[in-house]
Amino acid sequence: MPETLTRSKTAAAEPVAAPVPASSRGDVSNADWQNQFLPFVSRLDDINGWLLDALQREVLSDTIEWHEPYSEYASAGLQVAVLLSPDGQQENFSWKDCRDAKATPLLNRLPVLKQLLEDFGFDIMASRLLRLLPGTFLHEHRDYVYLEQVPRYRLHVPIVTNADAHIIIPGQRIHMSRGCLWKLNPKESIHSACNFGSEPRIHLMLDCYVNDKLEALVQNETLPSCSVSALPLFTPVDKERILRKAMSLLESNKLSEAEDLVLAQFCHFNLEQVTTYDLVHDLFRTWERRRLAGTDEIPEYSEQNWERRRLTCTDESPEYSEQNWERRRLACTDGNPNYSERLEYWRKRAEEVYPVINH
Ligand SMILES: O=C(O)CCC(=O)C(=O)O
Ligand SMILES: [Fe+2]
Repeated sequence: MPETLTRSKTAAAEPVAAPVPASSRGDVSNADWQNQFLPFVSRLDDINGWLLDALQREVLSDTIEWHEPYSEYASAGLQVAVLLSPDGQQENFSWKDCRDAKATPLLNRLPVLKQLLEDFGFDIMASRLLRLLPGTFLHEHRDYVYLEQVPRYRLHVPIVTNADAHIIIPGQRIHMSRGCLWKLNPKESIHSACNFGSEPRIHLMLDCYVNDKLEALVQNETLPSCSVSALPLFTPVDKERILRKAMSLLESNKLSEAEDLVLAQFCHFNLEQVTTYDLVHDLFRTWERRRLAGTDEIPEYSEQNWERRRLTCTDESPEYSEQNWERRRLACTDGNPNYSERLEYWRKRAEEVYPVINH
């Protein structure tokens, strides 16, 4: 396995959205700029305002049972409610090609939503409501990877959103504004979604095979420049700061917080050729090096040496208080957790070339 998995290496199997560095944005014309992103994300149409309000009322007044079936692929708070599934089962979260998706009990009690899905005139493979609780983000990924190789798009209708809810493609964040029908090409571009606002975000999501109706909308797609903003470049200083913070979370046994901190950086920075899986890899490799450096194999850190160094220090200096010595000694011994299984887990996740996320 390579020391680091770069975007270009992992992208070898399939095309990936080329990140546009923030610095070059000013050099391209508006048309060129749009053309770079349109294949991956675009605005297809308007959604009538009163219809959307009625939809929002209907969705918010129903006691929807939300599920979190993809917790391995996101921080806590990615919630799903199925509307159309291959067998109409409410809790069918599997992801497969299907030409005659059936309404779930939830859709059957949401008449405005059901009518909207019919009126769209799309060839819908699956439909769900996706709710992101405040602070939630998805790991960078791709979808549809294991499905039939046929033209299809994922459409989003924001029902409840806020200015800090975004879809991320490498180096760019897109706010899917309310009042529009949006297109995402979730196979061709690595992407993520996040809600860093203070209220839950709810999108209606439709997976559609391309039919004449959808094709016509795609012909006229746009990407309003106000919906897109370039993420700042991830500098070595940022990297150092994030990894240092993640290390200190590991030292406090906060494993998932440490992983989340690193994985969230896809939503905050233009990582260029680096992936968040590389960063997780760096984190655990550094941890492992530290841990091994603390075993008896290295004389400097042997138990005897720690004891000798501890005795030469007094409680007067806070830095060397008993507690600190104990913490530092533990951080350098086998009492410190071995995260090699996490390293292996994330290596596999990265090797899936950004996995199918089944939502
Ligand atoms: O916005 C979301 O909740 C999910 C975004 C995403 O990953 C997708 O649409 O494929
Ligand atoms: Fe996705």
